[in-house]
Amino acid sequence: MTSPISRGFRGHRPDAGTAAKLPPGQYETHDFPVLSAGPTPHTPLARWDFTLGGMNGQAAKWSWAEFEALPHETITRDIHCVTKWSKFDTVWNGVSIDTIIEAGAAKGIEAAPFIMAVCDGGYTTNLPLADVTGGKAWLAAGFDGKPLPAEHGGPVRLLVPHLYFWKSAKWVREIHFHDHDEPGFWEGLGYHMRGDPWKEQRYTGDA
Ligand SMILES: Nc1nc2c(c(=O)[nH]1)N[C@H]1C(S)=C(S)[C@@H](COP(=O)(O)O)O[C@H]1N2
Ligand SMILES: [Mo]
Repeated sequence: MTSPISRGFRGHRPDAGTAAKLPPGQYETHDFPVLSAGPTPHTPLARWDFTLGGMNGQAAKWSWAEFEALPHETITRDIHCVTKWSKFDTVWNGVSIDTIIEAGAAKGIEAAPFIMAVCDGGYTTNLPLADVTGGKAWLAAGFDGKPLPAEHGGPVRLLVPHLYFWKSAKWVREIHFHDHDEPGFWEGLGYHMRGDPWKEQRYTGDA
């Protein structure tokens, strides 16, 4: 017999399988909410490029065509927003940060222990190098088999699914290496410097 209680009516109470995938304080959504601190930029691909910046002012750049020529991979991951929604099994396509760092090294850009991602529109977010290397982060240009929609960060966003989603900077245009950790946009406004959802690192002062 079909349960008279619809999925929607159960609200936020997860079943056991879902609960295991949910970090503390999160609930599952099937929507894909849009969260942007400002207007959506629309940089034409002909003017789009990506910059990897070294510590001594050196920079390597990729045009859209050069970026597209880099090896891409398909990634399926759960994502977790600090506003408490989680979305399971999202499917992305993009270039791993390992690949871009390797390509940058070939152009003379040496890695350093921290990075800052800088976006069209001025949004920034900081990350330890260890959180974006070893197959943990990507420059994502595809979502669900299609080009990434502008409202979700297209043409290219950072994807760091193991940290709260504010680290996944939309419309990313630059990554700069730093020898020390500096707060980005939300981190400067009281959000955690690292943002591990499994440790519930939401705000400054969380363990
Ligand atoms: N450039 C930029 N990137 C951003 C943001 C933003 O405001 N600007 N918001 C962040 C936050 S708080 C979240 S939760 C996710 C939301 O991504 P979505 O709109 O694709 O769901 O993007 C992150 N990346
Ligand atoms: Mo967010």
